[in-house]
Amino acid sequence: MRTKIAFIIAILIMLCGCGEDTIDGSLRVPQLPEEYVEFNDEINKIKNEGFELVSPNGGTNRQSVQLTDLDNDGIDEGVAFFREIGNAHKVYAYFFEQNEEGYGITAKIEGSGDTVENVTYADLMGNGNNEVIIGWSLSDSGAKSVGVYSVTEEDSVKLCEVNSLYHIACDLNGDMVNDLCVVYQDPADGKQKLAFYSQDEGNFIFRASAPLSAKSDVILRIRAAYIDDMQPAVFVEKRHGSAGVITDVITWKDKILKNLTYSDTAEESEKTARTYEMYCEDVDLDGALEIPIPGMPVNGEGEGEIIPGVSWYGVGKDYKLKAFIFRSSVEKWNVSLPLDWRNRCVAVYRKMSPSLNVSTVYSYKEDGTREELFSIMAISGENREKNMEKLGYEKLSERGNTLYAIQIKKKRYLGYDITAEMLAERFTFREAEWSTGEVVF
Ligand SMILES: [Ca+2]
Ligand SMILES: [Ca+2]
Ligand SMILES: [Ca+2]
Repeated sequence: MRTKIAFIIAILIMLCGCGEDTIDGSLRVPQLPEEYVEFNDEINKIKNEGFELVSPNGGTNRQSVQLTDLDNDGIDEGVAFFREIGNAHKVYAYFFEQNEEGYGITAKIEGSGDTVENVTYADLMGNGNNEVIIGWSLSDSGAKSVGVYSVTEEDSVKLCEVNSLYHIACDLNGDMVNDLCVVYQDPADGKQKLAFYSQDEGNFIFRASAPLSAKSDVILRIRAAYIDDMQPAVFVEKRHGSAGVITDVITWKDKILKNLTYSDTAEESEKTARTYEMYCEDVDLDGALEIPIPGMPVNGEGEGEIIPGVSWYGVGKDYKLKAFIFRSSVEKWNVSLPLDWRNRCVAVYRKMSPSLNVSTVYSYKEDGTREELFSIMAISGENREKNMEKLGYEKLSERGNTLYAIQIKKKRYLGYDITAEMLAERFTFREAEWSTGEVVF
């Protein structure tokens, strides 16, 4: 999709007269595929009737003119968004199809708002054709809705149109056909909920809705992913408190839409609440997302920056601790430690010199003091290998101009022998930041 758009943009740039000088000084006009010129002509015709192109505000497909193969016949259809000049209250989506004469208009949809928020294409009916999912908004009231349209050679049919703050197309019921999950505010009680829509024998219907954590309306991320038994789920992550995050995990199983983490009495997924801005990740690379719960901040740790030990929980039959990890946000590594070390140790990061940073893991002792277990050294500079050997550290890994080495305090034991081999197995460079994926805002 993006490549096609980039191609169109490249063509439009070429049409603007950018070219190569030939020997005689005249501009050599590049040869263009005829159909794209014809498509551009069609767009210009609409413009000449008093319309201007408008772009979607957000989402991944933000161009005012897009090419996409809606009916999967290998030939792209055209989509363009227009507003009548002088009439800010209406917005339109035009659809074009290639025919013998070039491109012709097949359908025109009047938006249920005055602004295009986003547009995505997904097969929601399971017939091999992509439906068009358009988020609309009204600039006066801020009201948002989502419309699902089936656009064919002859016509467009509106399959549904509902109030929506956010939506995501994903296969939640596992029937290999995309469904639509919509976050909306229920006018009956003012609360945010997630509604689930899916196809049923040619109809696109509302199935059920489930509550979302109610104490904040600020949605930070939405993602379709798997939980522990490879059950599809939607993860909704909201602001909690002033800077924290809370996660709702919604599944459709046995024809029931359920927020698995939600507590009716607390009116939120209280066990997932954390005071740090940390998001779900597949931290153990088993294909399912885990929810991060950092340990409580520890006071009096002396000089240096506390690295919180984070417990990562999986959602499935149980809410289960799956990993306990110290992560250096500065050096981008994870060290995953035995699960029963949780709540028993803390890590402190210190900059010792321009070429040496040290992250030390301590265990707590019953009398409240702490005991050093091991340190991960990040050594840079020209003589890093020699310096590491001189200091008696064991090499762990190397990345760029930095050497990572380990120093283990002798005779330290926390249920396990702490060895360089054990730590080398548990040390990884941090995966890329969790991306927003298919989220549509
Ligand atoms: Ca097509
Ligand atoms: Ca489905
Ligand atoms: Ca995982």
